[in-house]
Amino acid sequence: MTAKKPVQRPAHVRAAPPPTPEQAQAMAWMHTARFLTTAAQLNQLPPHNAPEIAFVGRSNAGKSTSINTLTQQRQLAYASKTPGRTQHINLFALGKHGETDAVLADLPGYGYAAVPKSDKERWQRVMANYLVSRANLIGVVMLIDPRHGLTELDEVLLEVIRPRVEEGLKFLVLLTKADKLTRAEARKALDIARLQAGGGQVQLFSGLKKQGVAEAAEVLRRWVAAAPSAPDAEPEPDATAGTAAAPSAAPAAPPAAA
Ligand SMILES: Nc1nc2c(ncn2[C@@H]2O[C@H](COP(=O)(O)OP(=O)(O)OP(=O)(O)O)[C@@H](O)[C@H]2O)c(=O)[nH]1
Ligand SMILES: [Mg+2]
Repeated sequence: MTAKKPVQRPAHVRAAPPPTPEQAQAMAWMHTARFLTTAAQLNQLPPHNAPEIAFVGRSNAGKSTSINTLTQQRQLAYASKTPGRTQHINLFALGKHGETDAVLADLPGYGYAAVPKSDKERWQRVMANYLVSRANLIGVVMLIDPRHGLTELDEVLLEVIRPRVEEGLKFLVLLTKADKLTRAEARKALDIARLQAGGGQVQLFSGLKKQGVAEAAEVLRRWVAAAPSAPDAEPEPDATAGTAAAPSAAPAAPPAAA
C-alpha cells in the first residue's frame, strides 16, 4: 500500500493566525450584511446616508466571491464561473440590529470580451459616473487577479478616482485567488501592484483559502469608523450629475460595536 502524499499548499497560504480582537469585531460586523437593493442604473440607486464602499474590478476577478467571503455568507452576492454575471449594481447593508452603518456595492466587472461594444461603453459611463458622483462613497476596493495584473481598464478606473483619492477617498487593492500563486509569485505580484497602486494599500486575498479576510474586514471597518457620521453626510446629488462631491472631513463616528 502506498502512503498518501501530503497535500502541499503554497508556503504563503498558511492557516490563518487567530484574529486580533479588532479583526474579530470587524468580521462579526461584516457578517451582519444583508441584501439591500439592486439597480441597473445609477439613478435607480436609492439614496441613503451610510458610508458606501464599492467593489470594482475586471470581470471574473472575484468581486462577488470576496463579498461573500468577507461577510461569511455563501450566496449573498452572486458569484459565477461565467464572466459578466454581475450585471447590476447590488447593494448590501451592514450593521447590527437592523441599523445601517455602511453599504457595500458589488459592481459589474469590466473588460469581458463577449459583451457588445455598445453595452461596454454604456457600462463604463455608468461606472465612471458612479465613482465620480456618489457623494457617500468613502472607499473603493479594487479586485485584481494577479495572474493578469492591472489591465488597461483598471488603469482607466484608477485615473477616474484619483482626484477623489487625493481628497480622502480610501482605496484598497485585493490581489485575489492568491491560492493559485506560489510564494515567489505572490511576493512579485505584491511588489508590482504596490508600485502600480502608487503607494495605496495592497494585500493578498483568497476566498478559497480564506486568506487576508480578517485583515481586509478590519480595513473596511476602520474606513467606516473614520467616515463622516450620517447626519453630517452630504445629501445625495442628482445621480446623473458629473461633478465629484468629495467626502467631507467631519469627525469620526464609529459603527456600533460588534
Ligand atoms: N481559486 C479561487 N477561485 C476564486 C476565488 N475567488 C473567486 N474565484 C472564482 O472566480 C470566478 C469568478 O468569481 P466571481 O466572484 O463571480 O467574480 P466577479 O468579479 O464577481 O465576476 P463578474 O460579476 O463577472 O464581474 C468563480 O468561478 C469563483 O469561484 C479565490 O479566491 N480562489
Ligand atoms: Mg460579480
